[in-house]
Amino acid sequence: MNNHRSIGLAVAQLGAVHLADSRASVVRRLVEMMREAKSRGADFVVFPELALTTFFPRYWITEEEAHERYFEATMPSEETRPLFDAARELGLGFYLGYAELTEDKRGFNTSIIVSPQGEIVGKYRKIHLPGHSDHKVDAPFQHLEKKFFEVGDLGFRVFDTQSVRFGMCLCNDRRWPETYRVMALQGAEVVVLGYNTPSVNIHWNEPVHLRTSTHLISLQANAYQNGVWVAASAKCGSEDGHHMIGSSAIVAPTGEIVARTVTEEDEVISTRADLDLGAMFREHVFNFAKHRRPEHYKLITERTGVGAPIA
Ligand code: CDT
Repeated sequence: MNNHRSIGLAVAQLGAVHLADSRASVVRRLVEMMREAKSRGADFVVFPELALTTFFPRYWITEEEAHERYFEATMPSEETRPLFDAARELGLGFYLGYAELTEDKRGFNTSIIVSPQGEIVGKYRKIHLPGHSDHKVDAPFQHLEKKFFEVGDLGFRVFDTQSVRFGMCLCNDRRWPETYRVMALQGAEVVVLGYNTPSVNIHWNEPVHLRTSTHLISLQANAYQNGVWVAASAKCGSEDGHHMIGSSAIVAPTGEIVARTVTEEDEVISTRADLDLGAMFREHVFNFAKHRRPEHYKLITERTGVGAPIA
């Protein structure tokens, strides 16, 4: 064993959560995976995006109904408290994605980092919301994130816990290089994220193998180019007939996949993440302070699209 700084990192992929599944039953599955992660030597475990319910943005329902059935007005609640209790009991930190309803009834696609003491030490609200807000009557299902959620208002921040600097994001964010770079510029060492990626693209005819391929490429390229570990957890399998990709993965700062799920069910993968490995990349090829040229990157913050100024 070397003397490198490290953290035991686990990803707990979640198989299908059907409409009929209760929050309590999902929380039981998550707690069981926390125990398995701990038994493998993990210090921190990553759960998926919107982990507590089915991926409801696929259904055309009113905001009020969605709030009532799928959003959390408090965290923890009576139903989610067992996760926080398990964190304390096991001495295990975790990342969890859920639908957040604020006191003034605003909806966000949110994730939190919880310490091994059971305290929420970081919160993120999803910034890159995919999909649409209108009813696509001819589509096989909807992707209504733009209807149910507001664009996150907390930015891409980093959080120090368990002697590691974590960054976090959610699903579609993982495809955008700006997500990781903004966190890496704040010294992120490990980026954690959850996702729900439907196997069918309702917008164009994308072969299913590309859905998995572009997911992995995004994790690998951004891990390498920012010298960070990336741990990504899927909710996957067939939820009431709607299939979503698996391939949850832990990627090293080399860009290599060090662990990847083989099922589309509840499954824990883990590794001991050497944090000094990332530091090496950030000191050399990606020494930001030495080599970046922000004076040539201005368009990144001045434009959203080709030739399009920020509205
Ligand atoms: N949940 C989420 O962000 N899913 C998107 C699907 C994009 S297709 C509308 C993803 O990037 O995986």
